[in-house]
Amino acid sequence: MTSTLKKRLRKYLVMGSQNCKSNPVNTLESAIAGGITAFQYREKGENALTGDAKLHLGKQLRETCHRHNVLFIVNDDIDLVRPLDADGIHVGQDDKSVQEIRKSFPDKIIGLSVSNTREVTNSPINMVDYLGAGPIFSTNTKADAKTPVGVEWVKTLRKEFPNLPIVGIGGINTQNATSVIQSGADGVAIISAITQALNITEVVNDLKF
Ligand code: 3NM
Repeated sequence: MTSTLKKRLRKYLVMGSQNCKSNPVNTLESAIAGGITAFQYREKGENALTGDAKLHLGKQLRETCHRHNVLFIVNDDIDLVRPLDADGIHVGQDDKSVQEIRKSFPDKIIGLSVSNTREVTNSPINMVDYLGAGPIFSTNTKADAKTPVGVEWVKTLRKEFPNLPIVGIGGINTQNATSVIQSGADGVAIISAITQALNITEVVNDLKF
């Protein structure tokens, strides 16, 4: 299960309509054509959809992932997990607790963001399926992103958790992605380097690992 999940988190597109230059379903399809293995529906921040529109787009994206056997994870929004039949949920430090989520969803994949040792110490790591490590590099995509932690943070987490799937996030692009993998991450999670690309399929294809 762990090695399968590691493989499935290898090339992880994170996105909501607010990140897209054109139709989000087309954006996702182009990324799938390039070889992404996982997708996180993150409809959040300025210009993000809400309510029925958010649910409707989520259903379209979920269906697209389903057709191509791409893992479908929702960000934060626990109320979307069942209606979208998500494979899992990704939460940050300020979201609903992992303990509560695990109680509601015993069989779903749970991902948790950790940016420093204190967050690791305060988190029930044994209850999560993978860790999001970041922001690795500086990013303009997330308004409240913390100070970049560098690939050193991936190395630290890998040493402490030799078997747990780890995904780097924040400022990752085709130039620096390999350094994140070489530092011990199983996958890279990317928003802007994919969604803002002129040729999305080509950019994903250029992730050579
Ligand atoms: N989470 P981009 S950084 C959604 O550090 C998100 O936990 C982060 O976008 C974290 O690939 C981030 O465009 C934004 O830098 C990633």
